[in-house]
Amino acid sequence: MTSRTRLLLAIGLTAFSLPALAGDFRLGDIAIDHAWSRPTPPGTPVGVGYMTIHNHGDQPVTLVAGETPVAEQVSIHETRMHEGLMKMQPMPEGLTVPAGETVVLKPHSYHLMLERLERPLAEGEEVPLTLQFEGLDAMDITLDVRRMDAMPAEMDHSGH
Ligand SMILES: [Cu+2]
Repeated sequence: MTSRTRLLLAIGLTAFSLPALAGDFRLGDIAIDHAWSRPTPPGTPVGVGYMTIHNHGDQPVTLVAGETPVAEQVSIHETRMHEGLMKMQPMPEGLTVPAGETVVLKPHSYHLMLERLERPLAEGEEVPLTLQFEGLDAMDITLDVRRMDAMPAEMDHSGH
């Protein structure tokens, strides 16, 4: 074993032995972390929902719906490059996380849309969100509202 391999192994073991972070959520074999949203300027009709979904089970799970008190409707979208343009489209079948895999909802990729916001989302607040995976109990999580200055301005919601 080279020292580099040993180092990588040590880093890997450390990562796996870290305790669950506050703000993580679990439902059976499903674990969700890095659940976050962005502040919205007054008058903005939509907000976003991002998170990392781990499926530790041996069956696929499918996120089919969501609900939040801050918006009239939650939908599941994906953003793809289409002829050089970012386009987003709803996922009527839901978002499937294969057995043993992880799917990340993030800018310019899969995301939740919080449509027809009741009020602006403020930096620092926690937005309650109930997720529904097909055939499972409802799962309550919260989205931490924060800025992501490293990200370019959102271009993929201009169609809303
Ligand atoms: Cu969208």
